[in-house]
Amino acid sequence: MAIDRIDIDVTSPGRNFVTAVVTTSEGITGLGDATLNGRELSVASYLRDHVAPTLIGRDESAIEQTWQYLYRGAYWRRGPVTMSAIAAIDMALWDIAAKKAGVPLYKLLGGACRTGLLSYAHASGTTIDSLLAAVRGYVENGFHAVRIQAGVPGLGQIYGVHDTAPGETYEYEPAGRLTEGAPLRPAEESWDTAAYLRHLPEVFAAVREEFGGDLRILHDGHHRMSPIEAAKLARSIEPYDPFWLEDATPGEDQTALRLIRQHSVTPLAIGEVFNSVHDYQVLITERLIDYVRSSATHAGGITGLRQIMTFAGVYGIRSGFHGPTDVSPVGMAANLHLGLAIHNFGIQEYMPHSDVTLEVFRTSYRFEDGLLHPGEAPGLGVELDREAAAAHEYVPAYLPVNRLADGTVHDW
Ligand code: KDG
Ligand code: MG
Repeated sequence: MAIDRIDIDVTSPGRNFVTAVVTTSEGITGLGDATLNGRELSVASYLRDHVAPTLIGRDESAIEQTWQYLYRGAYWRRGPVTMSAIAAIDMALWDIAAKKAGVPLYKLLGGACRTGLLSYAHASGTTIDSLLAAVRGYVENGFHAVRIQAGVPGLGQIYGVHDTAPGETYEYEPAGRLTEGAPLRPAEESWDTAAYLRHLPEVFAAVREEFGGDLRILHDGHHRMSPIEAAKLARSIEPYDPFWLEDATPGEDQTALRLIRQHSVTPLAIGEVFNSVHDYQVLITERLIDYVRSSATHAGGITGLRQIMTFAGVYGIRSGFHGPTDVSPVGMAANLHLGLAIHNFGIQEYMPHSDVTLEVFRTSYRFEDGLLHPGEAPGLGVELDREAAAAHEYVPAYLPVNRLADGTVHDW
């Protein structure tokens, strides 16, 4: 058997997704997610123009060798575009291998280490009251862990913060789709770190008081703080027992986390913008983090993410795989199969996809009483309705840009 054909499907059912569809000479099809939010077409071109033609006729079961061929062979290695492209091929080959074996992928990866994956939802509110209402909705729906993001008095729209109307489903979209006729550029938001640092402990206190000690409470700082600001924040929320503080400082400045560690025992998570085990070298060997935030989609697929988790396991560091809506249902399934099979699983982010997305990508993973499970369908357990996908054309969509009050571009 060999790889016979590779199609790269770009579709936009509610948001953009890039999917590699790999077909073998025996007609088995594997799917891989290559969605890079706001930069989708660059990965589609990388795959179509530079990767797919080199793989036709190769043994589809040589997964590790294909990964190394694409990673080392290209000379230009790492980076989000390259690693998302490698991820898509890698996931598709694992999907094929498990379908050939007739088992859900987690069984090929060593089998289940647990009955399900503790998952956290995204609750947000422009005010503390609306945030509490959103958290309540998730708790009533079985979540034992919730990420809290709140508006900051005096600031306008903040990334990741919106009010949820009663009865609204858990839809939330990181990237803004551009409407026809509007300029082709991202929306802009404004930011004030001092106001945020003053407000966040109050937000944590309110949620802890309302929901008691059992609820796991997470927060995403979204790279916006300097090291000393992050240390101050980590210390100020300690009394409310946070599960983690994510992306406290810009991801590329890894030694910044040393300063936070010197001042606080708040657990730290980072890595959604990382794409290789090398990005974690200092963080893991110096035990500067507690959770790995990468996804299979942006970290070189199941093979790449498994490398990171094996390394992390030596240091007792656990997973917290990235699972926003811009990781497609295919990428989400990859996270779930790996999470079920590794010993050092920690928690899984879960932002459910919209109904329109799930009409195009049919999933077999399930959520019950706070736990996700990838399901028992062979392979990744996701089917792509390619005809339905073709009806949703790509729509330009960008993540917002963040500025300080004086116009300085700021991390977000
Ligand atoms: O594409 C970027 C989003 O996935 C990211 O901003 C969401 O921070 C995020 C998270 O923790 O899910
Ligand atoms: Mg994040």
